[in-house]
Amino acid sequence: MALRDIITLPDKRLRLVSEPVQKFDKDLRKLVEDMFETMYEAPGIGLAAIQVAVPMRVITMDLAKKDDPKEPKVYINAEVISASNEKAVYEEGCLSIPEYYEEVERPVSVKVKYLDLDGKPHEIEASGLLATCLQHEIDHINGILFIDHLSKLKRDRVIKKYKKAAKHADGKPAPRVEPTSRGL
Ligand code: GNR
Ligand code: NI
Repeated sequence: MALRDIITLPDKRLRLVSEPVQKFDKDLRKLVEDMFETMYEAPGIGLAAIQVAVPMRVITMDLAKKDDPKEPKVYINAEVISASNEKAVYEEGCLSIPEYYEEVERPVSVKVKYLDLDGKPHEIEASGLLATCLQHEIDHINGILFIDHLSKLKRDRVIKKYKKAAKHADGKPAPRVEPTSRGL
């Protein structure tokens, strides 16, 4: 097991469309183990492989309440195959957009098909937090972030903030402004 770094905005890799898993081998199991370790440590309730810079359609999730036994779930090559017309609003956050939370409207329930770690197909009807989280993670593997569901004004404001923060954290000193004669 190993912790992996979580990539954050404005990292362009978050916009990649991840590739389907074709081989259900030891490397896949290692990736999933590392994703769980990274997700629990963060802590987060879900994680898409692209968030640890691996563009494969792999999702880990655990919606168990704090202090309850763990319920680790893996969804591979997951797709939404139908969604309810009824929508609900839920306050979302994302480990790749740290410390930003906003209400997002999404279908209340979705039917999702996916493969397990053995490559065996499953279909589930999800509602509530599971539906929200599955949609959030399936968005990630398609290069979509929850801020894409907000108004352009809010989205652009968030992107700008993280771009600015990255600029000052990249090791380069802040630009020095030459004193003018007027400012002594
Ligand atoms: O930890 C997470 N919490 C969360 C809360 C509301 C809706 C979605 C999520 S997923 C997020 C972890 C994450 O960024 N997964 O991609
Ligand atoms: Ni996220």
